Amino acid sequence: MENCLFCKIAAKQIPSSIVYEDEDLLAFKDINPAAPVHLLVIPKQHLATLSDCNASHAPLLGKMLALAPRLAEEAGCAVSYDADGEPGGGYKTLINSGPDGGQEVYHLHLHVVGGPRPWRGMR
Ligand code: DGP
Repeated sequence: MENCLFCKIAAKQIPSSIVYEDEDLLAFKDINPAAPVHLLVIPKQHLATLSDCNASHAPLLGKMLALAPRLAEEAGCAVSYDADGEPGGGYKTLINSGPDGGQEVYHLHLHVVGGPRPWRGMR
């Protein structure tokens, strides 16, 4: 879509630090990280918000969500368990939708935010 920042990133018209790409999705580093790890997963297809999705988008949305733990693993912030079964590590997954949801860029994106705390977190 013309004049969409993330469409331009997906088309490589604007540079970004890409960490993953396939035929449907692109994942890249957030320009203003809220934590040691802050990645954005976008569909290459332009969808403005989560509210522009319906049941037909479930496979795409599932693929975006399923990518998060894989990216977290590669970024070193996956959930892990110690010998006593206590969890460690971890990350947050977040989709902001609309102005009241804190969305600034109107191309659907999943934030993957993590790494050792403290970090400022998300609005
Ligand atoms: P949101 O508020 O959910 O719409 O988040 C938009 C995020 O996009 C925000 O964390 C900053 C990031 N961002 C904005 N412009 C750029 C850019 O040009 N490049 C990259 N890599 N990230 C951007």
